Amino acid sequence: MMRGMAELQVLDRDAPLADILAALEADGGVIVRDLLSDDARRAIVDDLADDLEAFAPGSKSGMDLWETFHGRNTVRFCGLAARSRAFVDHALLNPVFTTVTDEVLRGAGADYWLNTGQVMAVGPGEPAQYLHRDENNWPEAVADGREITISCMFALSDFTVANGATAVVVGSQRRPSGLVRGIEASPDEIAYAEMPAGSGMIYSGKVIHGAGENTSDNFRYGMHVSFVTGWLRPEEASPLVVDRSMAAALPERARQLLGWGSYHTEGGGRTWLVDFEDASHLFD
Ligand SMILES: O=C(O)CCC(=O)C(=O)O
Repeated sequence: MMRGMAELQVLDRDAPLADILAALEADGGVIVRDLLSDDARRAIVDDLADDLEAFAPGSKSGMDLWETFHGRNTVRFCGLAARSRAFVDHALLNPVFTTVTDEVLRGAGADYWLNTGQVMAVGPGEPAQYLHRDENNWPEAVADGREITISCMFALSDFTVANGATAVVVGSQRRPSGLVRGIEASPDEIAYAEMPAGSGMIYSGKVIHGAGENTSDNFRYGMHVSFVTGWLRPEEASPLVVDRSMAAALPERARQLLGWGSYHTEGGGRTWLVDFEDASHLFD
């Protein structure tokens, strides 16, 4: 396996916001160390342990492209807010990731919500995922210079080149917009998000990336969390999974991010209402 020759910047979780944003802007992705404390990471791993065992690798959509994309020996599942309170407290509401998201996504819309929270546990022997851009989920909304989605890959176990650390084509967020579905990239433009457990790689919806090949004997345990601007429909239907009684037990901001709140544009437009009122009034 060829090691990438490009590198991503690695910063501490208490690095100045401006430094994190500058690295993200320069490279399209930035690794932040200790994004999850040891206790928080262990709590998430414990909460999800049974599901990780129960879900079979591979997805079952019947669509070849989608199943290839998901990986035939990769365990994926969503609904993390319904499965883990620690996910809500430490990943969904992660102070560093949400502060970065405030800066990056508030240019495209007044607010944002959860796109998906997804375990991505890449299994031994899994080939590299084809390189892609997350914003291509919403082709009609893609525009040069406008970020509509942002992601963080949390490392729940150590990420190494051998076990499938995410491959990032450094600087590719600046390439012209357009569909990317499997391109060749030379090793000198690829960085692998090698990082110890607890770190996270925050990356632009425009940057070209994909899970690396797993040539090791172990699963690479990743957890992807992404947000999308509030006027677009997320990949995951969170409020159909986190029901009203579950939502009632969560902090207000978590509820909003999970779709139990409405969207208000600067110009007075209001969407996702309940009887013309903000959905958050359901919890008054
Ligand atoms: O697992 C990874 O490292 C990246 C996966 C990814 O980019 C995706 O499935 O959208």
